[in-house]
Amino acid sequence: MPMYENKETIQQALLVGIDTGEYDAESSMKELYELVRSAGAEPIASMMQKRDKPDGATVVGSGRLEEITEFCRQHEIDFIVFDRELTPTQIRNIEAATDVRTIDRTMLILDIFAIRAKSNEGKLQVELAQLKYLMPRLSGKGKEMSRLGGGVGTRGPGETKLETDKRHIRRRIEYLKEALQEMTERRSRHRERRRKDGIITAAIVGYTNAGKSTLMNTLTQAGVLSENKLFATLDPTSRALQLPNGVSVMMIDTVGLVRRLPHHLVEAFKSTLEEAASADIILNVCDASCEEYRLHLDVTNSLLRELGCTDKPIIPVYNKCDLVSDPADIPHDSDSVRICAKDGRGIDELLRVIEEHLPVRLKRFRLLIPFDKGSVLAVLRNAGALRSEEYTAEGIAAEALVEEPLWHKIEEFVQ
Ligand SMILES: Nc1nc2c(ncn2[C@@H]2O[C@H](COP(=O)(O)OP(=O)(O)OP(=O)(O)O)[C@@H](O)[C@H]2O)c(=O)[nH]1
Ligand SMILES: [Mg+2]
Repeated sequence: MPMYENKETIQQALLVGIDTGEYDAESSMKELYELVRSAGAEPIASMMQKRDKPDGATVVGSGRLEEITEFCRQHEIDFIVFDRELTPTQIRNIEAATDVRTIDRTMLILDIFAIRAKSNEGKLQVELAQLKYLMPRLSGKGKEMSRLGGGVGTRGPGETKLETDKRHIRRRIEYLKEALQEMTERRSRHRERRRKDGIITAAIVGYTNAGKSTLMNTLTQAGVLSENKLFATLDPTSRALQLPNGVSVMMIDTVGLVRRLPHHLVEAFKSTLEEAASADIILNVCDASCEEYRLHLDVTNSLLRELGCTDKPIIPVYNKCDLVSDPADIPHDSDSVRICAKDGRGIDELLRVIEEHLPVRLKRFRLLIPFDKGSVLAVLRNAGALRSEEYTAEGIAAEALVEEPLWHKIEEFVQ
């Protein structure tokens, strides 16, 4: 049984944040609480300090650090997690003062990803992100090295390898980059293939825990793991969905997002995220019962923009409407949909909206064109729709991938 599920070894965490006014520190802290839970640890308490800026040496002031030390002693805290990135020096100083292992928000998120990664690609992506994050933090003096392998914030495929020297790690990073590059290329070849075959794709993207996998399951019976945990899904899953109008769409479920997503993770997961961003239609799912759903939609929208995804329909999907007491609170315009992925309410409406946003429809046809109707062949050829042609005794057997406006011209020759 993995350590994080073993009740006897559940680690107790103290959460620490500072409020500098840069972002909503309170709600970020609540999220940190959920992140700690998702990592399999138990958040015991949280402490927040208002400051103009973080203390260079220890983030919080010395008085507060003493309080933290005392609290940790009294409550047998296993690790402290800060709701912001820490410098290697800050980690060293805080650990020296408190004598408790200290990690930051990024290490925590990387840790959750490490637990969740199932596919080969997912594991490589997480390892790359972990190594890149840890590399500058390994001063080579052995102090940080000895922290590794000690529970939350240190787990993952990279853990044992990190015990070797920096040169080895650098080589490993190079290797991972190359391996991922190959996978990225394979993915893009797949995409190209799908495009040529006229397969339409729709990606389900959004904040973590919004209900993306639940929606995927409701739409396609894909059997994707859905859990009330952050980052339940790491590897993209795709499954065909037949729309009421007969068009088949490839649905893609993807990794969830979070505010201030660690930069190295975005980098490492680029190919996965690009997979979503390159879909024909994007469903930006949010948990409408969560006070911050607007921020969640924005986090997704800005990442999509970063990935160059600007020229396609992005449909806001307000999920978990069953938990909203007054549905009138949720914006409702012609391009957004309110649903309950769990019981299927609103799904018909969602399908209708997807249909409305389908790109120009392509369909594959097998045709038998009589010799005296050869002009149709020229029409198809000019439209770039002809895939193959063969002269047979009965006529010209052709295969064509045709855009909707031309369908009526070839109807009579369909085999
Ligand atoms: N009440 C209610 N709960 C829902 C609904 N949709 C999903 N959930 C619950 O929300 C939780 C998260 O659902 P997931 O489908 O795993 O969410 P996700 O967006 O795939 O999450 P990540 O993969 O972590 O990014 C689960 O406990 C679901 O049962 C809904 O419409 N109503
Ligand atoms: Mg999921």
